[in-house]
Amino acid sequence: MNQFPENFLWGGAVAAHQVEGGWNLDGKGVSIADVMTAGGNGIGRKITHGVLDGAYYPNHEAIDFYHRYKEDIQLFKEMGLKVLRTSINWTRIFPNGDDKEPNEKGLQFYDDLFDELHANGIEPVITLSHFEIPFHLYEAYGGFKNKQVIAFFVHYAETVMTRYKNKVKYWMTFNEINNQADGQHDLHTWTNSAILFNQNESQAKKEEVIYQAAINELIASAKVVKLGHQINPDFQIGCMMAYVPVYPFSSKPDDQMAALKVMNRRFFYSDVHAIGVIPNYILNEWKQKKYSINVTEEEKKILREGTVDYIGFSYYMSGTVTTLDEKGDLITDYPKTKWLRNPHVEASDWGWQIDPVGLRYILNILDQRYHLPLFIVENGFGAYDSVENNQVHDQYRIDYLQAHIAEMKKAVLEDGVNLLGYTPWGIIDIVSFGSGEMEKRYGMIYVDKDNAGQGTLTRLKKDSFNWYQSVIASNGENI
Ligand code: P53
Repeated sequence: MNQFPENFLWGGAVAAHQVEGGWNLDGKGVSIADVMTAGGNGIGRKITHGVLDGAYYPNHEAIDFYHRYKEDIQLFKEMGLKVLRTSINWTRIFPNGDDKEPNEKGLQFYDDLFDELHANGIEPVITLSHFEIPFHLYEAYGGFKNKQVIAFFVHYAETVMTRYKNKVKYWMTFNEINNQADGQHDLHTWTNSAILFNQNESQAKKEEVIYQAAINELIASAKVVKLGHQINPDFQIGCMMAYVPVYPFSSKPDDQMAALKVMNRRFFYSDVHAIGVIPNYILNEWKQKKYSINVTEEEKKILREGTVDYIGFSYYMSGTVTTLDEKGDLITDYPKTKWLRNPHVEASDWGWQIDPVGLRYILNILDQRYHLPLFIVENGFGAYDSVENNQVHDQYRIDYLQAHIAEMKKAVLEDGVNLLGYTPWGIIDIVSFGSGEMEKRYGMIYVDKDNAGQGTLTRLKKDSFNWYQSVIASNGENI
């Protein structure tokens, strides 16, 4: 057998704030993604205090999926997608986050979207929070570092899980919850837990706050897993992690230990999600660094009871660390640990290391660590495309995806990994999260819009469209 298991969930992935647009329509509130300006390749996005006149916010219109989803779903259907992963934009349902009553028009939009998907044979896979936290929850409460925000998230999740209990089966709580693992990345902190730091705050203080916010999110997630199973026992509720397997640069034993330390820092989140206890390596770190993280006995019980049904994750790249005396960016997990470029792999135009074998490697690690079904909910190649005679010859994207699917196939067929599905990222071109660009394209469907927001928004099938259609039609035999 050279095919994936029957019922393998081939699909595509996007997120509400990166496709929908309609940022202030039908009662929608301002989300933290709505105050992020456009950056560029290597240029960070700015976060403004509220929406400012004259600034350009690429997510405000995005690719106008809000008005064009019917036409886009026809293309997804033609491609053969069995699932579409997207998110519910929290601010369509609770514009401020702490509202008592939900916004009916927001709820109706997702009813219509899910109905349209089902009518075309596509099942929705839904992330509850994909960087769309209400801006008001940052302003009034300081984001997830404040335990009050847990209840707002649970209220939101209960509302949508009840409303869509017969329309959505696969859920995920927080997108890439572990992307705040590194306190130096203030932007990620903002988007994962709605916290902004002053420039002059120490790394230690930031790290302590991030751990508190992370624990609060993990508690919120566990509560939602428990609640979701009461709403519909058939729900499959997962976490969502960004996995970047980290290799030792050399065979020096310290390099191996450094890689393990860096990996643990990211694994912490899924360890809690999947095993339900805070691992010793983290408890000890808190003790050594004298962090006071508030977790009550009652909350620990919730963590134990609210473990996830599957591990959803993104995979784009691997990383390499060393303790040798080499030049590189210093990180602090293990003495003298530095990030280094891996000489054995290539990188994208954005510097992301391309490593298909790393996908097979991480699938095996996860299978052994958690004994849970796995779901690759993001993978893809951000690249510049050019259109000639209404065609986009994106062989480079096909090469990337083909190589990753080949390794994923070995993990499933040779290594016996339990994998639910594969939803490549940005199945249609969308606004890049990290840079705010339109021209960092992942799609198999081209969208005519540039970094400045100009374009007709017309959709066009790329060469990768036909290729992926045949991959799905043959259940992964023809890749
Ligand atoms: P963009 C960094 C590393 C790995 C995944 O990213 C990441 C990031 C953030 O930049 O984010 C995920 O658009 C995220 C998506 C995002 C996608 O990867 O920066 O879940 O929202 O668009 C790709 O190229």
